[in-house]
Amino acid sequence: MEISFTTVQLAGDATGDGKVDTFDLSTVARAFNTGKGDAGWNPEADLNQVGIVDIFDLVLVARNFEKN
Ligand SMILES: [Ca+2]
Repeated sequence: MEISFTTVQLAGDATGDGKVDTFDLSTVARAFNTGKGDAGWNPEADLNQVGIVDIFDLVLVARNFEKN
């Protein structure tokens, strides 16, 4: 039997695997303080999609940490 999951975009899930964990934290941390076009920029770390990775993206990870 195949079980299908509905994909819900979870705030803070930078890696897109459906859960918020240390991988998401490190993804955001690695790109922290970068903006579009900067070295180290990672659009997936820009969780609120404003063009920079900052404390607000980190907050999204923190808020849903360990949730899936
Ligand atoms: Ca994740």
